[in-house]
Amino acid sequence: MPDITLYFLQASRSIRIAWLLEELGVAYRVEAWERENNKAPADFKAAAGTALGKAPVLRDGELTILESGAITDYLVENYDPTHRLLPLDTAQRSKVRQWIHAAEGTFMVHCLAITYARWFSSPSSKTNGDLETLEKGLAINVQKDLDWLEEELQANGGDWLVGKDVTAADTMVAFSVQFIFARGLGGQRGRWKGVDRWLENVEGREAYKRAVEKTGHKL
Ligand SMILES: N[C@@H](CCC(=O)N[C@@H](CS)C(=O)NCC(=O)O)C(=O)O
Repeated sequence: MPDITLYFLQASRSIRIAWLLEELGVAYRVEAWERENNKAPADFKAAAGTALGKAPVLRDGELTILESGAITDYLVENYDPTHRLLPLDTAQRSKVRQWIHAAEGTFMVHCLAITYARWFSSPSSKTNGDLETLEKGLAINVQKDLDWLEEELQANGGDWLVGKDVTAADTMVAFSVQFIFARGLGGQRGRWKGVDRWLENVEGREAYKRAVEKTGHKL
């Protein structure tokens, strides 16, 4: 029996890992925290036991793993004996890896630039139009990311990002897109129809619903 604990911060990337664990059918405990002033509280940082203090953190026995992409790699390498979430086929495998990296290295980088602009711009930039201009410029990258996602979904038949079933590509990228739409970071539901349909698939999936139920995740 694995001895897995997911350190879960509310409204965060942690949902990627809960969903993946549900897809894998692996037993795990959830330790969940609410944010304080948008940040992880001190007791999360103490429990997670790393100076970074960011979620998710996964503990498997004595092993502690950070970074949702690295946790995803670890879980599929160790708990997916049929290679369902990271297929063995080279073309599919490289596509799944592409999306695992894009979830953080492209989608989150681009949309968080807007979040940080909102958080850290001077009060005057919020009234003199500077923040609005900055947001418009930063939104271009987010929209390109969503155009790309739309195109790839269409090329793959529309249901999932790679192949005919859910993979680690979906479990990683979905949160990035839900976050963009929920916070209005350069894109809204309605403009990318294929992306909307894919998110409906994600949100209707039993394993995803179990993850939400178990963790209390709500964006
Ligand atoms: N690249 C990291 C990002 C981790 C991260 O920034 N997590 C955010 C939540 S989504 C966090 O813990 N924020 C709380 C804080 O900064 O105090 C990953 O993919 O796990």
